[in-house]
Amino acid sequence: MDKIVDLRSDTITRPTAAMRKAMAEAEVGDDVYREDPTVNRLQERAAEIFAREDALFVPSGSMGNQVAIKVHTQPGEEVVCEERTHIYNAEMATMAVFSGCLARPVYAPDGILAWDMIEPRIRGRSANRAGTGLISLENTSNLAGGSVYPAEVSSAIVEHAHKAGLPVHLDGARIFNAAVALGRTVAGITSGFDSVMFCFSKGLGAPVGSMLVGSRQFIGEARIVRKIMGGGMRQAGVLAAAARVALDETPPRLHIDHENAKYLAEGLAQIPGLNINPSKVATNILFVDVTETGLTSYELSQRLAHHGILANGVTPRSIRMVTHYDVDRAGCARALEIMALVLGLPHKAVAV
Ligand code: TLP
Repeated sequence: MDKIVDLRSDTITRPTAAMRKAMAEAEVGDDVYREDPTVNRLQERAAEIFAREDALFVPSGSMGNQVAIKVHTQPGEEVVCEERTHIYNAEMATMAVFSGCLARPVYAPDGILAWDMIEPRIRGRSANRAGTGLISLENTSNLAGGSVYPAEVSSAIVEHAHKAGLPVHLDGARIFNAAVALGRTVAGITSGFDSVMFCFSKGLGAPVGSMLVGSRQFIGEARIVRKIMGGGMRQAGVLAAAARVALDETPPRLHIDHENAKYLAEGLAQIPGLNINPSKVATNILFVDVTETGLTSYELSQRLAHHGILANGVTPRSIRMVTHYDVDRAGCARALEIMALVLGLPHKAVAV
């Protein structure tokens, strides 16, 4: 059988040879004592890249987001976020369990909020209403198809929120993808946020780890909350070493993943029964609506898997595909060929 083409997520990448070498050679110490030199250097580098005072290495993106929510809020407050965001849909209701907060989800076209959609949801605390404690944005917006906040839209949200006395957190799991799509630096597109979480283990391709960046005061608090959550990691330099390789080497190649996602989208758009607008595919994530094939996304996904193409049904109607460095153009072409095959269409249906 041909090599498996795994489009389920960019989390599935295996460490490169350079990452494995860096891990084997990493200088380590106890990071809870702040004595791991590899972790310390990675945090300094992240703070420098994002033009922030400080940074904190955390085991996962979910932990980074939830630590930030805990630091920014008080129990009984609301967190305004877009309806499809990860903090609301895929973090196990942790903001309720750990921070005592309620999500106040708002639907936005393409997952991109604007201040006029947020403003009506902001509440002051009163006798019968919880107050808003935090606004959280997600860039790129994963479940809305990897869409990207125009920098002026996210900056305006931050500016208005600050005027209203509210902090703004950014789930920037894929912020390097957003920066590539916008042709901007990550510092440039995230400067006003009170905290930013980004992941080494998504498009950047490291096996484990995420980072919080922010002010010295925020990171000081976040370090304590990370420990409360069980995120003190001791000789974490073995992980930070791989993350450092990812940070240094991957951003310049992310445009290839974006080009491959666009190529896939254009091919899928030509297959009868599938619905996708390739012009909406801005980064490395796409969603294709399969309703008109007469199959559910789960049935189609199973058929694809039988031929070595892995892509998950996220809703009964749509399949998500995510490109990354372990999928090349030939793999994408194969995915299109198999998609046509399992739908019983002649291969020439996909003229890509
Ligand atoms: N996303 C995963 C799944 O959990 C859905 C994926 O395959 O895309 N923020 C965003 C925007 C994310 O997409 C993810 C993971 C996280 C946070 C959480 O990161 P981890 O998995 O490291 O906790």
